[in-house]
Amino acid sequence: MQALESMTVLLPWLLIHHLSALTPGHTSKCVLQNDFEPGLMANGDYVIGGIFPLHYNQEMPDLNCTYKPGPVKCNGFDPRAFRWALTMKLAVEEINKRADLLPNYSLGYKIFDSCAYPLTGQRSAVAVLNGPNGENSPMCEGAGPLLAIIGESGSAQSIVVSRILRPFGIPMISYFSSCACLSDRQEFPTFFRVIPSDAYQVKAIAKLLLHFKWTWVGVVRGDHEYGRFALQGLLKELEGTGICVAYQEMIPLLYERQRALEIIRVMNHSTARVVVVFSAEGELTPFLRDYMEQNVTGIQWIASEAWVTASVFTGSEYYPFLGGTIGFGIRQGQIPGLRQYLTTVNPEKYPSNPLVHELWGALYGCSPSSSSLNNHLPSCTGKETLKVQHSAYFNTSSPRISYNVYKGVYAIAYSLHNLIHCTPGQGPFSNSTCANLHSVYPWQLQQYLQEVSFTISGETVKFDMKGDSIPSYDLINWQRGSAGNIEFVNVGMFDGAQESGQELVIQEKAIIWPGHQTEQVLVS
Ligand code: TCR
Repeated sequence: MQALESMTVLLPWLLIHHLSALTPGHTSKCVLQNDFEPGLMANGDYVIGGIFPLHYNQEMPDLNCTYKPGPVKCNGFDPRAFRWALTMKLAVEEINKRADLLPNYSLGYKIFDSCAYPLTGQRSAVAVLNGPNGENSPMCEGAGPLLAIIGESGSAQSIVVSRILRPFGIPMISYFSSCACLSDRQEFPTFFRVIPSDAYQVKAIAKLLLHFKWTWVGVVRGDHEYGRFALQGLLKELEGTGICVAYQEMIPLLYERQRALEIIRVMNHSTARVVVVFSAEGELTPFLRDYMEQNVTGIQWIASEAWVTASVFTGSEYYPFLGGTIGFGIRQGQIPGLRQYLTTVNPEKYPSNPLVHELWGALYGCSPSSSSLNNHLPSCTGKETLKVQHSAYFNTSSPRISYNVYKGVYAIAYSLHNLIHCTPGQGPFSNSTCANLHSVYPWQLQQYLQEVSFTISGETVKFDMKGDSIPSYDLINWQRGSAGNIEFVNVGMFDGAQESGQELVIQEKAIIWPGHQTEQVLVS
């Protein structure tokens, strides 16, 4: 169908440009570019790749080897990830308009869909080995050299993509991969990220428990790497602090009501009233349903980052049980103009773009045209309303992951700017040379990324030697909104830029405690 459908076309293209870092300023003969209106591709003197899970599902490839396998098919359009991709486009366009950042040079971008699936990444790896002759290879002759990638989302995908990019020395900046495992520079030498490693999340939680003198706590986790690493990390952080863990329970991967009821019984019988839960919203949904059925209250939940802003739990029925929950969420930032930008992406403006049609299908449950795209949906009448599950799409007041994408693009732009403005004879390369602007290599940009430091939305962005950025989280408290629903209210932050011991800032007076209390009832 199109390049976006599969990442397989990304790597042949990468390979060409990496091996022959082309002179900037050529006119492009990029075949795919014209098909891409509004284009998740645009040419420029230097090009950044983007990888986003624009679909959340991939059809399993048919392994019947009696005929040629078809292209990768992805379904389940994800408006949230599309918003991340549009934020990358917005950031690049914004930088291209600026007179003070990269003047006289333009940035281009190429955005690909990972379908939220590590296997798609593996296919790409094979495509690299196969060379640039893949059938769908875009062969964008004359396009600027690819210098870096914004991606991937999930840690599992980032691990795969990082292994592919490694031999080519192409740096990548992830906006969502938080696994502590990715901080290993030996294994992932070109990996950077603008989301804090989960290692910091458990540090922050340990500090929170200490702050409130919650010395007797239970831990519940999901049956996955995230839960396993987080629990291990927390136990390590708690060593020698005087905080003891009353019980550790695991919600099984294949949900079992019987097992869940046992866990709930343990929670109920324990004198520990504080429960830290490392889980994703998926397994937590049935667990909380069973929990609420038992009519248990009086628990102080500490939510891990993966569910502390989960919109599925915001209904008013949850408030009696989950009101007062606190936890650390990815820090919010400001992206001026994002809302305005999102409203310009609609089927009227881009009648032939299949992604915009899919977006409409997902947001409004209708098809904006009678074409074959989305033909299982009724035609749009213009009277549809935004589906509740996507109501956050246009809410740009406090982006978290989109803001990470924005920071990532700026990190690349500032690094490239510094590379271009290198003083001859004082450069970072052998014999104090600078990069040759006619053939800039990704590894040269990595050198500058490692050193870059800039301020955005009041926050300093820079990377340590492991590619991690300064960790900062918002402390989020679940309070009652005007309709009885749950609202996520910022009541402090964990700011790794502060001196040790000063990182956690809490506005205690702003916290609403379980049972809709304004004062903390002694919990344990
Ligand atoms: N990074 C995780 C996945 C993940 C997640 C979430 C999943 C994060 N936050 C919230 C569901 C809901 C952070 C990863 O794969 O690295």
